[in-house]
Amino acid sequence: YIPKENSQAFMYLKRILYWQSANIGIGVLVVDDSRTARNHIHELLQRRNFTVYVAEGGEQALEIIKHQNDIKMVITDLEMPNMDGIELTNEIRKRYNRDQMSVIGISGADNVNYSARIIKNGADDFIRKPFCPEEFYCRITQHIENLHNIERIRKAANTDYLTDLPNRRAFFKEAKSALESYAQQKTVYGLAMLDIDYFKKVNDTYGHEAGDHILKMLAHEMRNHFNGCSLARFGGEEFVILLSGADQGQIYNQLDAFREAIATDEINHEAHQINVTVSVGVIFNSVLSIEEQLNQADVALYNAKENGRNQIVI
Ligand code: GH3
Ligand code: MG
Ligand code: MG
Ligand code: MG
Ligand code: MG
Repeated sequence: YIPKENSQAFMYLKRILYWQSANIGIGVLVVDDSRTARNHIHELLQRRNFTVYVAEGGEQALEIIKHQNDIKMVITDLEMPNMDGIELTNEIRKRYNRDQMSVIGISGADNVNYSARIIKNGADDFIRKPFCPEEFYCRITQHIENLHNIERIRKAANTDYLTDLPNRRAFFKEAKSALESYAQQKTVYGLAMLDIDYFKKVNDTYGHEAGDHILKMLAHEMRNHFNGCSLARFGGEEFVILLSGADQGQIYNQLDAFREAIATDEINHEAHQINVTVSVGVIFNSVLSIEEQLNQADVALYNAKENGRNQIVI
């Protein structure tokens, strides 16, 4: 049957078509002690372009999940020798939250309690056999969409909308683990706070849109110049850079080369060539907390401003 245009069923078809290509690269693990059952689900999933893995039992399933990090969904039988589907679900939930991995129970066993039991044990859904392929696809799509939406929301919550750089929230998470590994490996690093000079005047002279354009271009340049470092837009026209290097001199030079490039380059916006400069405060390896290190970098930045701007202060 062909659904009416713009009806819910029509939209559903469109979603299915979309997911047919979006499923490429998404791994699904099928766990069942019956080869016939495994093959059936394998076949259904393959038709929708998933990467399919199979396991004969719980222990094997956990091994496969550990090594294949494209797996986003586990479809498991309930009754299996050794580790059954309920136990497997429990083990998966010890390692992965529901926003990382979807678990779906599947069973033809004549036990009305199974659906509630596996869901209480951390599964997202239960499919009773026999099922028609259409029901199977509806449910799978729903759960894959959920994971995808959570990922989108998570990315949005950690990204600055204007520049697409990590935001303040993301920076604290990233910097904490970077600083831990720098401390362990005794790596030399610098934490730099960068602020555009007289940015208010740029907005007043050329307009807010020109200001936005400059922020985007600066972020773009930062990404190129500090490739592999932790970057963030921290506030309005303020950015943070966490970079490691051979020694303090090398880190300083890298920052200064960036400052120099920004001071030299002109940014074109509409008919204007706009020139901006940046001031930078930097702190090298410190035992202080990340918040305190940022405060110190901010003090150095303040001194760079007081000293005439377009410069780096340690
Ligand atoms: P200083 O050299 O001392 O840093 O002077 P400044 O003018 O850059 O500093 P001030 O803190 O006085 O002004 C910052 C300006 O940055 C004010 C605000 O309008 C602008 N700004 C902050 N966020 C944005 C943004 O997202 N877009 C645009 N266009 N401007 C922004
Ligand atoms: Mg079984
Ligand atoms: Mg400023
Ligand atoms: Mg500022
Ligand atoms: Mg400039």
